Amino acid sequence: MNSWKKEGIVYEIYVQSFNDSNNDGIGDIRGIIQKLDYLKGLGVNILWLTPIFESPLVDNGYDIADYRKINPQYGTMDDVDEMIEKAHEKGLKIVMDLVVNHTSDKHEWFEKSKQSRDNEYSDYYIWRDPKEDGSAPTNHGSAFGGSAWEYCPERKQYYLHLFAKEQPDLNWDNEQMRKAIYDTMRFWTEKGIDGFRMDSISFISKPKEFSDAPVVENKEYGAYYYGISNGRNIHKYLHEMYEQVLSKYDLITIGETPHTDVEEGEKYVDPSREELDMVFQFDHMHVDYGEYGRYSDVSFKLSDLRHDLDQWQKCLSWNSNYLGNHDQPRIVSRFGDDRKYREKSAEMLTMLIMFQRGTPFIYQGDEIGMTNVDFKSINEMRDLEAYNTYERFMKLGISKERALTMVNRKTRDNGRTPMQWNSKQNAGFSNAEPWIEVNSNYKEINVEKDLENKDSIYRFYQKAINLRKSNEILIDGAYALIAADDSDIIAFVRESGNQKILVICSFADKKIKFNNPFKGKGGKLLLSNYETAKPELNDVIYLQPYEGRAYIVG
Ligand code: TEU
Ligand code: CA
Repeated sequence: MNSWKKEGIVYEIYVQSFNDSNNDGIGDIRGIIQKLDYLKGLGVNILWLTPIFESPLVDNGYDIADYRKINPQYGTMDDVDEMIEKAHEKGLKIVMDLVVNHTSDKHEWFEKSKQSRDNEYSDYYIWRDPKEDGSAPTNHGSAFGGSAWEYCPERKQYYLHLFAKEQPDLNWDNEQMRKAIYDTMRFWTEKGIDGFRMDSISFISKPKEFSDAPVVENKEYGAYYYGISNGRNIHKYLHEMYEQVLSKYDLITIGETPHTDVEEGEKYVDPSREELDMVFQFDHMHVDYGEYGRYSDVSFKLSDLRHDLDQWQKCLSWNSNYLGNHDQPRIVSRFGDDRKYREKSAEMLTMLIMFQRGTPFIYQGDEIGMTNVDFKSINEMRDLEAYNTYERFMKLGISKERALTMVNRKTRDNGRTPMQWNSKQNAGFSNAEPWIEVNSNYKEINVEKDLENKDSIYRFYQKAINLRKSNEILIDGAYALIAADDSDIIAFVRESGNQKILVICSFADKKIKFNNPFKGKGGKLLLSNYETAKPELNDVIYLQPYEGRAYIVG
């Protein structure tokens, strides 16, 4: 992998919630252009934008109707060209979201495909005959709720949609379709973008014959990914994509691979196989699943988080290190403490992301410790998944109160509220009413405040980012977990040549003791989120609540 990819720090921009330049309540491309200096100042050097293409926005743009057109609510193609140029002038790379597991049902391909069984596009999607009784071909549920099959009267067949019914799944076994996708990728690459984040890529290769999935307790349908995740031709198609497109340019590629284990994960990123540079794994996103799956009132166990992260650190040639994104709750609320120790825990968490081995990913707003929202009712939420889940909970007879608690904790809307720039109207995001309400804590938590304070979370992120960028051991050094059984700590060592860096992250809300495994060797403090941390490394270390420390050992 090229050095810029290994040294890169990625910042994810959720475009509609980042910055609104024309005051219509929706973030846009020119809004990003206005903030490029802010991003450069933070120290990140790769920007990943969520989809900005033509879309009816059933799933906030992950339902694309035209891969080569910009959704007018975000701006124009000229704006995009200008953004790419200005970003490059500032040394920032641009990564686009490539959503090719499915399109929107308003995409021209689907509109044609659904018309008949024998036109040029008939085979571009996954069509199957009904069962004899007219019901859906299998019991697969969609990720967002309901069946994964939708009946189409024109063809008298069902089509598959792993996500919303307005997101029909593409048929990757169709060569002409694959070529059309590769053409689109070339189109964007010729425009100068620097890489792709590939949405739901582990789902693109479907089985020839679908079969029913086992149905577990509290579920009406079988799992949406059953027999689908990491399907039979997945690696063949990604290698083909590599040969036809990726190998011809200097691009960074990040595959989103839900329901993938480490062995399968390594296949995507093993450089000799020529597929992708890195993947987003999901094991650690499952640590707080409950009896109804993702939406739960269960808290994570540190031992599970540590185990899952460690597995991927140990087994993959290269990782992408993330704790949150636009599909997840806020990291400080989920893995830290968003009240008393908000600042300290947000800082400790970034040390974990920055100093493990792999490319670090920051989600917008995490650099100022933005928190989950206390939605007072389901009507304040915007995500279709939240609505569908709430409805499912009502059907299951769960109390309204508990249903709201579970959806509140996990709704994707937690991470989607507008970026909090300052304490003025709508947090400085827009003069108009935003598409989703601003978190009510914006007067305390905002960029302006953090920029004025030398001890802020933002300033700490800058320090951690600079260390990550300038330190060969942190970039490419080997990784090894230590203190694997500690009840409060994730600690590990990075090593290169005869140099070591010891990283200790405390998840305790009290003061705790830690025995230095490198007794008597001495060491020098590289970073801590507490001023009380001593510059030398002692044999016994006392950590403050949510303290993170890094030492050079020896
Ligand atoms: O997500 C794919 C995915 O499987 C999950 O992260 C998903 O959001 C989760 O299971 C929901 O609980 C990607 C995008 O990141 C997401 O925003 C899209 O909604 C989805 O694909 C469909 O394109
Ligand atoms: Ca706008």
